[in-house]
Amino acid sequence: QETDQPYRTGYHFQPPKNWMNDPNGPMYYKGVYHLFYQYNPYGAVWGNIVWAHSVSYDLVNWVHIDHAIYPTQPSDINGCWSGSTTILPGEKPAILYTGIDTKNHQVQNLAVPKNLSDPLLREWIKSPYNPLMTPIGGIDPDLYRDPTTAWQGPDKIWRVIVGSQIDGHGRAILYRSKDFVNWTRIDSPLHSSGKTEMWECPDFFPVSTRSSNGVDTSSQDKYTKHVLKASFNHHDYYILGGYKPVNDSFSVETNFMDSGMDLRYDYGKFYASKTFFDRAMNRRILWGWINESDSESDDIKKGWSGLQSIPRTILLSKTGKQLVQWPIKEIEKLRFKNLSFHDKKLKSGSVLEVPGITASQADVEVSFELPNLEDAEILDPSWTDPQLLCSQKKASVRGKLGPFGLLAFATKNLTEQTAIYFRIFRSNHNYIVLMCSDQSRSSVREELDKTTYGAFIDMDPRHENISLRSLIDHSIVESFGGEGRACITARVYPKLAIHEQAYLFAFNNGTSNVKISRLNAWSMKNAQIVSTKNRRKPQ
Ligand code: DQQ
Repeated sequence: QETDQPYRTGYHFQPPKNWMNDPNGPMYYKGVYHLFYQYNPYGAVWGNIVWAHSVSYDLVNWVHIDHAIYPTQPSDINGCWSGSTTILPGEKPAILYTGIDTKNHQVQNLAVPKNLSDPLLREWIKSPYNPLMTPIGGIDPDLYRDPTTAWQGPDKIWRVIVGSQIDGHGRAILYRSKDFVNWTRIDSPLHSSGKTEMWECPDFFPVSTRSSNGVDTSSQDKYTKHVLKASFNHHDYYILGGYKPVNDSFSVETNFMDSGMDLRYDYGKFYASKTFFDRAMNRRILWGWINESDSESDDIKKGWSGLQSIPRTILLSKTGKQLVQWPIKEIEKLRFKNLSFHDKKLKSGSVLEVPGITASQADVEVSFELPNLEDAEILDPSWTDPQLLCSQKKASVRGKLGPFGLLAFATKNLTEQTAIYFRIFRSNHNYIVLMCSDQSRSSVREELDKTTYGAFIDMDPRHENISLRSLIDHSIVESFGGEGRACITARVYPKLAIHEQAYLFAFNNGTSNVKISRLNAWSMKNAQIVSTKNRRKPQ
């Protein structure tokens, strides 16, 4: 298995085989975390979509149980697409999801647990009133899906949004309901944008402006701001604003695709994500689908396609202008075999091995101190696109202050390497921090998508060190720059740098020296992600 499957992960969530896409309806319910996801039971390509179901006590170790929702009714006979859970008063979970009906139209359906006393909520029954929402009144039946977790206003009325595109504008169609069954469409959408296409998998939730706790989806007061996320253009974009339930107005601080304010959860691969409020730990958690960068025929050969990100806590940053994300604390219990050092000079042109850990399955935290900030190159005002800048200035392109960072999945001779690094620029009296993930040398294999990713990090290197955390796991690197202010996830398929042949290095390809103020690296144990065999139906 190990040699045949060098790209299967050790601690990222995966089903044993086949195709997986969007995370659906994540929730915490009576001591158990639930994850549902879009799944093809019959193969490694998208199709025949059902809601697969897995449960966990810690968000790290998982048990796959029976599929929760699969086509059975006219309103979902051609597929059970994405949706969300809401926990209704009296501790009653409810799933709203998109069904593909007999006419291949997208409609919104409801399902509830068959037996609330089963802690794993194994069986779900569909509402006899399905579909509850249909594409009428100018809605395109092909562009109408992915209901959010519903929220309740002070008037006790439920609200939910559904993603769509009308007249070429991405749009969040708003519905209200008193009983969760009869839904009325509100004329004006919660929000829409002429600069985007179809909004898939919208998410709408409050974040606290004064504490680092998460906020329940229905909460709202003067200490909350609201986040609207939409999936389009292969990325998950978000905007921040103020929401008023009285008239369901959402006044935005920025807009989607505004120049200079292109806020994304992740600047690499990360799509169709969804958050939930974890009431056990008072935090909001984000899950996202990470797709493959190899070809469909590679996926068929591997027998699987798709990963979920490590669940991330998501918060408003101290500036209030963006969100910050960090891998959930629980993942740290998989750490073992630590290597740690501090105050080490990383001279211009040097490569430093981080030895003694399993570099193909690791967690690394490093922070860089820049003694010679005045060395920073001047930023050309036309360099406004960080991804373009990273792809022009790859890790092999010598700079002044940077590139410096990590080389993951590297062969000893560096033929293969995935570089996650920073470059510092100066513009007038400000410093600009660029974070890049360069996959161009990640594998000697050809015909892989090796796109370079990049993001600017909103930070001032005069006042803080530049930190990077990378979760490395066989074919994925999830990187968190500047304490989670910019995240970049990449998928790579090294041919040589696998298992024991994978090494980890720190590098500095700038002309200026930098200092590693602290580096901590750990091997990561496997998460226990297992299937129940010969399980019995509950009595
Ligand atoms: N995936 C689902 C849709 C959603 C899309 C279908 C996003 O409901 O819009 O598998 O990846």
